Amino acid sequence: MARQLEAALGEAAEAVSRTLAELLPKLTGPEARVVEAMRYATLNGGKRLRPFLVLETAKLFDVPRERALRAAAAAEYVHCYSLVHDDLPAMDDDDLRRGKPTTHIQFDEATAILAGDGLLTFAFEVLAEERTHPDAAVRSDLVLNLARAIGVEGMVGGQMFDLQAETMRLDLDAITRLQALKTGALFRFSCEAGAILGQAPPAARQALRDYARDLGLAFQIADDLLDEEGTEAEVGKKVGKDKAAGKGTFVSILGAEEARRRASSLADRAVKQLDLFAEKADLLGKVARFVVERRA
Ligand code: GRG
Repeated sequence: MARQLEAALGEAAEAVSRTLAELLPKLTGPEARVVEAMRYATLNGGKRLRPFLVLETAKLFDVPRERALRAAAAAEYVHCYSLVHDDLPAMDDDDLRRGKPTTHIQFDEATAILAGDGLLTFAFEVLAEERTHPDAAVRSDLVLNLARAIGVEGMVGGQMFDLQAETMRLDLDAITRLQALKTGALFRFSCEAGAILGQAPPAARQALRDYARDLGLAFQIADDLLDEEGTEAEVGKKVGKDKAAGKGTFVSILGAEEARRRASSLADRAVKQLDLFAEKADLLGKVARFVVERRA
């Protein structure tokens, strides 16, 4: 990974982790247990890719740092909620995440469900607060776009599709649609949030949506390759599960070589979508290459 990107990802991850920790409510009494589980599920490593995208797109429009960090934290709370719920016995039934016991193993199932609910709800609370942006229309735009990205026409719909897919034979178009919903839509929000905060012109917003679409798909193909070729120690979660379950993936349909080629050409196309921003979008370009080359 280019040294400049590595340093920027590390610096962003640190600032985001600090913000995630500072913003979480500090409760006492019996209900404190759910906040403890929310902390466990968020302050546990992770690449912090989605918040990085929020921070970098916000820089394109000179958004003040505190506002960008709050939107970045909202995207990561939602991502962590999706991982907690995805790992539950009723869904993927995983006991390892980010190299540590999953939240329902560390706590219990009911607490993990509530921690996910708590993180999801808290993300919207953070976005809706005045410190995120003084203009209520901007805050409402953030809330609307996040809701659309992660509701039934986004991540939740994608997860339902994925569960149904266990008994279906998917072709390439269907897998592309499934992944665009399940993981792509939150990437879209993460890339658009900076433009919303910066009240950017429509062309800039569209360019970032196009970048997010290509980046999200490249990320998912790389994820499928890691599931097939990575080790548990590298990835921090169980690998080979899709193959064992006979699930259709980009790799099972295209083969590893063609999947790698497509991921790389999607990353190239993602970089092209950033032309409008010239060198200000340098790191966003580098991150597109990183997602297809990563080993974790
Ligand atoms: C439960 C409504 C609901 C949705 C779950 C996104 C999702 C839907 C589940 C995540 C399960 C999963 C492993 C999806 C594959 C792609 C993915 C999101 C991987 C994890 O993201 P990374 O690699 O993880 O950014 P870190 O740990 O670095 O944040």
